Amino acid sequence: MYVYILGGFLGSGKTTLLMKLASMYTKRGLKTALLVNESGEIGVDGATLKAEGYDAIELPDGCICCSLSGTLQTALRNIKKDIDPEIIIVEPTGLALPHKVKELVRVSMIDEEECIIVGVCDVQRFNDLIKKKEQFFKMQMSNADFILINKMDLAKEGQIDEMKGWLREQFPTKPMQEISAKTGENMDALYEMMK
Ligand SMILES: Nc1nc2c(ncn2[C@@H]2O[C@H](COP(=O)(O)OP(=O)(O)OP(=O)(O)O)[C@@H](O)[C@H]2O)c(=O)[nH]1
Ligand SMILES: [Mg+2]
Repeated sequence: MYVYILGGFLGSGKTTLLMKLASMYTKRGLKTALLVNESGEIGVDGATLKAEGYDAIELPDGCICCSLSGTLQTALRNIKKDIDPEIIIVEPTGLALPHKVKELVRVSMIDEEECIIVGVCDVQRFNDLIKKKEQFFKMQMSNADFILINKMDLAKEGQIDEMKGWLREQFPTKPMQEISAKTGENMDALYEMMK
């Protein structure tokens, strides 16, 4: 079983990506369960995801990396027991620290499983975020196994290269991929990274 944690700031596109990934894995015949911590801008909640035909669990308000850590662990165990999926995708809130979530996943699972942190960032708001919340952004991304530069469909010329340059300086060894969770651009490349 693989557990993917989508780490990234508020509005970076985590829910949009979660929906795309769920559809991608399901189409390829992999049983996928979703665990969402918050209905953000897009307002996707557990009920909506279930209506789309996905196995989804919505956690109540609060942060799964701190106040709701016990709730997250129970939810993970229940998913494993009741659904036993091949893939679990977890969307914490945009303020969560993904490595804390990963630690909770690690201690919650009975069997060995792969737990991967996907860092999601928004190319359009990148400069702004770096100006205002550089330390937090670095902390979120420093624990990611790979980084997605999302919203490539909105990027101005040179913006993706500029952002990649900055990220390479900070994290020289991390794989990176630009995608659009909305249009689906480069999702095939992402699938290759996530297999
Ligand atoms: N153009 C474009 N818009 C995107 C893309 N991905 C997400 N969005 C939009 O960005 C906004 C935020 O996307 P969400 O998927 O809700 O982001 P999130 O990270 O889940 O947000 P929170 O849960 O509130 O932290 C929505 O209006 C999305 O439609 C993308 O690749 N391209
Ligand atoms: Mg969201």
